[in-house]
Amino acid sequence: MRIPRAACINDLSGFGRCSLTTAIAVLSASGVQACPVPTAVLSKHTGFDKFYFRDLTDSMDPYLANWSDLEFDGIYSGFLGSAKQIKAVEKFISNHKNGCVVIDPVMGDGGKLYATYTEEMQKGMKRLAVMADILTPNITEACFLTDTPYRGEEIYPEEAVKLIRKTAEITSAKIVLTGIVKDDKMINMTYDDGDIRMSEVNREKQVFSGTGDIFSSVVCAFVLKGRSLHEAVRISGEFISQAIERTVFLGTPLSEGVIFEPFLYKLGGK
Ligand code: PXL
Repeated sequence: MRIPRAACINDLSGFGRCSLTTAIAVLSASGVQACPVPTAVLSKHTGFDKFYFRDLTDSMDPYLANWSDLEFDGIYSGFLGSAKQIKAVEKFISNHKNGCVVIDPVMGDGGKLYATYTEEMQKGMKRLAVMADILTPNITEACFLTDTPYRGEEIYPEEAVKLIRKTAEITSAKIVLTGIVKDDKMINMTYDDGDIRMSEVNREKQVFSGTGDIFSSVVCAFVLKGRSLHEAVRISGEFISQAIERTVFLGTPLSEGVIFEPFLYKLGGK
């Protein structure tokens, strides 16, 4: 069997279970070759009070140029720290037309953009969304991508349908709208060539860092393994649900992310 290969463009945060740390673990455990493209190196993610940070934007073009002889089944990007990084990803995608492009448009949460997100980056992310085959925005990100007013996470399914359809107007990508809150459940909605489906999992009140990264990584891995988007989203939701349940039980700090390591073995096989 051929192992699917994915270029994973994200930062490397040494502590806190997010970005490349989770992407490499999840893709590898799922049987997908993860080829990291580090956009920055951090000792801990930015949710901690203090962290060492080194930006790697200038290394991205030569790093990716060296991969011009390689083919990728998937190109998967997450958190990007500057407009220049977004441009480097656009260029790489343009030069690798065959891979399935999974864009997690990490821009913000709770109705707000991250502090680092400039207007130029918003425009860049809209361009990247157009290039995606699979786009995984949360509600905040879908609102920013479509210039829609944010009305919270607890929106009616009909409203979520409207938002996902509006997102589908700016890209031909399949879309996963994540984090729709409904009582004690969390709904992830998929849009696949006009077919809209919902996938429901149990929700905990606490918000852990890195869950978005784990979610998109599992979706990316299973789509590259040939599963339908809806199936990949269901598997991803179940995986995170288990990890969150274990984390809540053990009571570790929210900033340390979710304890997903004991469940990685479940991602193996087909
Ligand atoms: O999980 C998203 C993420 C990615 N990368 C860095 C972060 C965060 C969230 O805090 O700090 C560096």
